[in-house]
Amino acid sequence: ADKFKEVELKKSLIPVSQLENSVLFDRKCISLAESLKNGSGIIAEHKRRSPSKSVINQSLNVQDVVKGYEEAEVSGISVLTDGKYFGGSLEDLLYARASVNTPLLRKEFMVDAYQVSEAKAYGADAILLIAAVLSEKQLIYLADSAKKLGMDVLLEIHNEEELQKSLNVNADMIGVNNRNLKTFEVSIDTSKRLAKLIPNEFVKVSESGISTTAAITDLKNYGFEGFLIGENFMKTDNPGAAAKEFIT
Ligand code: IGP
Repeated sequence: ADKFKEVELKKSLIPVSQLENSVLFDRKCISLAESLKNGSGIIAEHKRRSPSKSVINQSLNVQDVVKGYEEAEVSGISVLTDGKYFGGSLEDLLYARASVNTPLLRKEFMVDAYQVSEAKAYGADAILLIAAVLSEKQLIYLADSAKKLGMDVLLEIHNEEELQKSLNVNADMIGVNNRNLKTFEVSIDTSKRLAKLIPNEFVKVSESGISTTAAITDLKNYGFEGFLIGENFMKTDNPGAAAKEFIT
């Protein structure tokens, strides 16, 4: 987590007023939380590389990937916009928006309300907030900023302590990240352990390390309605087809 804390906000030169005047800023968002409840529950991720696995897939273009995901009828699509660790960009988000109507999550280390406005201007329907790197005050402020712009909030936790500081945040979904950010070890048991502690007003999402439909069936029994899957789809030549196998 300390590694991620070092990530500095590189403020774009675009003034907020200009973001607010962009065409997409007035677009009405589609609720990711509602979409999860009404469909497969799968949030498929566009991820080129990661700190834990280096290269995952550098050869596909983002438009083709997200169109494949939409065809597979995923409930949402996560687009990494972090460049340093994941090789993503805001441009990826914009291309994704131009290609699909499926709810889009901006996957980023959000630390400033400027990034929330950016998310909206580049076509996101939802943002991610990571409890491990934000104070309760920051979580509340950033979630409120997103809700004001009509976006949903996915609040990510790893443990009981992070859940505690998330309870007063205006989030729609709580995501349990099965990947330990310090060791990169993945355990679905983290989701199972925390499930019963998460109040029912939040849609429960399980994130990372999901690679079988059996794991999804198992997690559903613990009350999870969302399943964030990246690597397992992205490591193939056809992520959309891989996602489809999970849905039909
Ligand atoms: C996807 P996986 O193991 O299916 O590729 O994981 C997603 O959960 C993971 O990319 C992720 C992530 C994050 C990435 C979860 N939380 C925060 C960057 C930042």
